[in-house]
Amino acid sequence: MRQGWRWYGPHANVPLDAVRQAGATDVVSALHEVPIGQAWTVAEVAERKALIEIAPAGRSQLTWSVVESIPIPDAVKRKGAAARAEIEAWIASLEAVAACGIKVICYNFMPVVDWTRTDLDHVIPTGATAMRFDQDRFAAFDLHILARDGAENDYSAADKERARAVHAAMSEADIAELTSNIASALPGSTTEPLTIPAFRERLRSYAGIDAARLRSHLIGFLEAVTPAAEARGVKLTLHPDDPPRSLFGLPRIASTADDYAALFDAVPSPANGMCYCTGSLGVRADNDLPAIARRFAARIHFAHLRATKREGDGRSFHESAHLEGDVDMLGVLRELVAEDRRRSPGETIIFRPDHGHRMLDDLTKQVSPGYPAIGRLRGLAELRGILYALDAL
Ligand code: CS2
Ligand code: MN
Repeated sequence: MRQGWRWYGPHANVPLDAVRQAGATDVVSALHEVPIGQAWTVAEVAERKALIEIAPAGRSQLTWSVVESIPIPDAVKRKGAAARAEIEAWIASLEAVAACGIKVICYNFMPVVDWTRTDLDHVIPTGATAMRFDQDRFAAFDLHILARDGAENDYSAADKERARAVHAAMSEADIAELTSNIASALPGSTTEPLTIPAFRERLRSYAGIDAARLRSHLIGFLEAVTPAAEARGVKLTLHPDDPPRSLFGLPRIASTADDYAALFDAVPSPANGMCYCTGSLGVRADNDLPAIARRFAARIHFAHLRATKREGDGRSFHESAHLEGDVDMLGVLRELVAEDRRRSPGETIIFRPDHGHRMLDDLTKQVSPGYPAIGRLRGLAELRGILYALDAL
């Protein structure tokens, strides 16, 4: 397996030397500055690739091996294959990436909101901070701040009472912060930041789109794009829903093994692959992570490794240290390493430490939520230790 690191581009607060010092060899990046839906050009991708790969004198060489992500515009999620122009633009981006020799592309298919947290700096017992999803704060937002039509039908009387109390205790500043955490799109998000009125409008535009319909739209998209990917030797890897369940009454269709099986059955192309994100899938107690890795091993080309810890109510969770929490990381890595050994070197699985705690000097620095240098460095170091031991066995 090759060790990767997500890098947010030339203006990122974590520079390429940090990737080298973390011991990673592979860069995971995207043209984050290009608006969602606009086709990437070969010139733009080539320029970014040169920035990553042409090392300054005396520095080790890095390889941009994964694009995470080419965002899928909202119209594709709402209309499927009927969103022809948007799909054509997506294929043009794929072709630009492939023309520059990058063979793994990550994407996701979450409607309206990408990965979602209620708290970006939840203090944990070490004094570091972690990202957290607090179900009661989420419900307070849904019921009282967004005030979504029909939200009251999605919560029990006890849930609603707790959400009411949480909301009643919030100041204006607390409300603004929670709104920004949920609606403003976290780093790397492939959905647009939304104001509350735009959020309501977007939700209305999904009326009538249930899980079966959303799945058929993803299948339509995959049928349209996999021939181009296959022709260029590109693997498309679908990132799981985070959290892996419905939010705001919207369907989510990449949350379980059955979800992925339905997509692989419908579109068997070898280009139809999986980004195996342990922290996202691990939020569900009914997802058996090593079993999922074993079942879809041949489809996994990219892995996000981190752990989450479910809290007492079974719905809230926080991001734990990479080898703690509910994820059986050793079990997962056993499966991924076994698969990697079956492959030729050019097909090796690339992984990155996904997220990290905010700790040490990062506590006083400006950081991208989830992506501080030091917490990810700790995560990668721990994961590398497991790989080192597995290699020796
Ligand atoms: C998140 C997202 O879990 C994650 O990795 O940080 O940025 C995610 O990578 C993208 O939504 C994948 O398309
Ligand atoms: Mn992930």
